[in-house]
Amino acid sequence: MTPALPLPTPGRPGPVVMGIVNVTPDSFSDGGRFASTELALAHGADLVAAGADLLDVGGESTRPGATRPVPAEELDRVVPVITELAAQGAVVSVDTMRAEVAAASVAAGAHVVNDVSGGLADPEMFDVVAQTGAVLVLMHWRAHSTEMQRGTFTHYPSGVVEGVRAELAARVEVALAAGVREEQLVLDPGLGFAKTAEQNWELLQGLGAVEALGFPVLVGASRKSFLGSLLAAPDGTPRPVDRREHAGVALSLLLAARGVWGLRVHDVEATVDALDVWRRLGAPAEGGAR
Ligand code: PMM
Repeated sequence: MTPALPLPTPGRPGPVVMGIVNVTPDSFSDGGRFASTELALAHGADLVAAGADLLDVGGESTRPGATRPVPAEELDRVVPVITELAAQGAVVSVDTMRAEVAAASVAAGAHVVNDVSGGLADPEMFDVVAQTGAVLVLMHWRAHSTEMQRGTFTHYPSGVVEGVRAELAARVEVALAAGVREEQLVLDPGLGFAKTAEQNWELLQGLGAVEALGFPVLVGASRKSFLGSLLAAPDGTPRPVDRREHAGVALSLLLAARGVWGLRVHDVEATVDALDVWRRLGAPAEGGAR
């Protein structure tokens, strides 16, 4: 199934590269919100120049333990950035769990709503997606960041692969019942969200079960802590976030080769370079699932 997006780029097989634009206030800057808007716009332009197909603009951190901004704050962060990036011709996604933010972002020019909660955090989300016709990235999620790594949320009685598959399938049913069309949906296994490092690897090994649901699949592995654990120093210290790029690129290539629809990454240039090598060596002309 091909999602209702002005993507992929014709003649360019392989996954859609979603570049990450985090809009969080720079507390060290006198400029406050204006400065972070400007920084986000500059970063977005850099990612497009590096080859991003899609820009994922987010105003709420979903890292483990993060606390939530109030809705007005989140709107203030993302809407000006989306308005400007869309005006410049970028294909934009909004990373939000709030229906109100999703609606305002689509009105500002976003084509995609990336809801890491898969519609669970806000009961209005599927209605907004159905009404606007935006593409929805529906991610596997169980709880907000403050509590998602607690034991109960990382417990999967039938194993993580089957748990994620079944819970995603259930969310798809709810979305369709709310009027979302099948071609609006992209699924995401939600690496790191209510999953231990070991469970992330299991899920990647069992990704076929998620793909078998019949929707395009997006994976967000970039810089995540399970890569930091894999690359830990002999004393167990995890590899710092800014030194996980090579492992992320390796994983992206392997996922491209198996035909995932999209990759959500921070390191766009490195990812696109690696995909160019893969294409040059003869990636399948139709680019797997695309
Ligand atoms: N991960 C994060 C944020 N948004 N969206 C999707 N669809 N998939 C993800 O895996 C995902 C996401 C958290 O990572 P970040 O803090 O590095 O952006």
